[in-house]
Amino acid sequence: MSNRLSPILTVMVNAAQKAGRALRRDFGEVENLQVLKKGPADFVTKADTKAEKIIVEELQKVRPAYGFVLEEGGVVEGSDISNRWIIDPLDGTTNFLHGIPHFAVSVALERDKRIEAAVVYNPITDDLFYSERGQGAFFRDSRLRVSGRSVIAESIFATGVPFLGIEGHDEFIEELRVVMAKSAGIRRFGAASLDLAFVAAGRYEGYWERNISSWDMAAGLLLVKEAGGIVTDFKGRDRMLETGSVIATNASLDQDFRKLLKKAAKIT
Ligand code: LIP
Repeated sequence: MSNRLSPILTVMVNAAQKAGRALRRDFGEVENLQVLKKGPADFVTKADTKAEKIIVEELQKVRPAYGFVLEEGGVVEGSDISNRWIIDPLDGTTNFLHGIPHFAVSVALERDKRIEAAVVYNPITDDLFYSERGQGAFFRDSRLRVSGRSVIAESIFATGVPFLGIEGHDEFIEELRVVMAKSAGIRRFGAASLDLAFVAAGRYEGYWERNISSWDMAAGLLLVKEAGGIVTDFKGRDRMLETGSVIATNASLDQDFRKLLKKAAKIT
């Protein structure tokens, strides 16, 4: 673990890694359960809930008054109304369920409606991304910077594809159409927290997705901002957590990428 970690980040990283160890064990089991007709759905729900319980217990030990926004457990009010944790114990559940090793634990601390600290941890690769507001974003021990590319034609973008039960299919198809025509490529890996972490790390130049939850993105949003990126909702506002929509990229591409997505909106 990095010696740059503040006390609060140390607690968050420990909680994420402890939950990550449990998920890693359960993921091994999921791979065995794939052969069942029904698949490992119930088992995965239990793994998810168990990971969430581990994180909540670890955080409560050190900050008993803070509230929670949990993917599984919903909103839990704390006696401290300024601080709350926003947690996705298993971001990329569908990947996990299908034995695809791309998922993460995402833990964010929100203070007075602003994300203050963030951890995104992939327990399979042991990739640890973290940040504290004003202190930069890090991957293991290295400082993160968003990509320096400034031309859409040389850039790759990640996204999330809506599926059964999620709205916006037509809208998405149009976005895909305009972005694939102008960019160097599109990726869909299935975990928003890691998509944002990858933008922060300059692995791809941008990411966009609609209809995701606050726990999918809270930690990743801070990573992008602290790595020098720009992240807003589809209307250019700092209201991603409320609207569930995100556009993340670097300062050089931001206007062009936004224009491109707007072009799609006009087609639909
Ligand atoms: C997932 C997101 C992903 C999105 C999936 C899903 P979950 O979160 O991280 O970006 O495309 O539909 O919402 O459900 O695995 O925590």
